[in-house]
Amino acid sequence: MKNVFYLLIISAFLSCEKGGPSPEPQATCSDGILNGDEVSIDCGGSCTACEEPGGEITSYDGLTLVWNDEFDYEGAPSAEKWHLQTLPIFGGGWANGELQHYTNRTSNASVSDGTLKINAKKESYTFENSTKEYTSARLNSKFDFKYGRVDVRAKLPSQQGAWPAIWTLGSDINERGGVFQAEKGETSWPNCGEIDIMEKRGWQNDRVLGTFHWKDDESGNPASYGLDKSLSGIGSKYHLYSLVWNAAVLQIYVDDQLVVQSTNSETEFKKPHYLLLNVAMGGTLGGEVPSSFSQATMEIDYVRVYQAQ
Ligand SMILES: [Ca+2]
Repeated sequence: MKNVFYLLIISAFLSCEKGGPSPEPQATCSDGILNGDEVSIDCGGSCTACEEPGGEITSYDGLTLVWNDEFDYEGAPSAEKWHLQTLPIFGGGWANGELQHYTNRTSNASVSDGTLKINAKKESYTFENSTKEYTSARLNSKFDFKYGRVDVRAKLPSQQGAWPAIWTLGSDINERGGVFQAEKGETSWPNCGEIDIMEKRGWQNDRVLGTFHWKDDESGNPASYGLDKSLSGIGSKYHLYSLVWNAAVLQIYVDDQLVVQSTNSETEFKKPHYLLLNVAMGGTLGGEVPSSFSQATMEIDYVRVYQAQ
């Protein structure tokens, strides 16, 4: 359970006592803000839908925080924690019919005011003799892990044509330009396994998707299972996108509400994965990009990985 929730309620009582006798505040959670009679407390870890970044690190019974980025610095994403993937995996371009180049420039990925901003922009950009009309950023975590809980608190872009994603790939994928190359294996997609903790269609602002991808052993073909879930305030509020992953089950949540789950019966999900954060343009889930498009930003308040210790 979220111990921070109780800490916040206790602190609400304490702050009222300091001010002299007063009725006990009745803390309630309304639209992401915890409100007492005489106090107004930012949502921290207690309410997950909120308009502001920040908050104490949530603790979970039986789990220990093993890796995180709170984005409490300024400038480029931490080079200790993140690899910016810029080499198009197919040479001239990326998968899924995506329209962007990914760059390592701070105009596409930067940290300020407590959050990471991934900016997809309309601009002509040439890389490896391939010219594209959009740029963005794709981050790989330099940390990989097998099993645990991932919490990513993010505010998504709502512009048509933008496809934000918070996801994982098996560390044994030898993807061109990827963080591990052949260091952890030389397999390919979908044999590596992929867990899409959050994806949003570029033409739909009231649903998010969670999906698992693997290789079907009998046919050798890609297999997937995913569901979507309705969610309000996607582009205006932070929501908590989570993965709970162990030897028995994979579960994807938004604001602690289940999006999709699966028993863990495939080898693709019984080995380490790393995290990816990106905003793609167009393609399968981005769809048509209108001529009026100029920029779309995914803001990430934090990325936290917990494991049973
Ligand atoms: Ca933060």
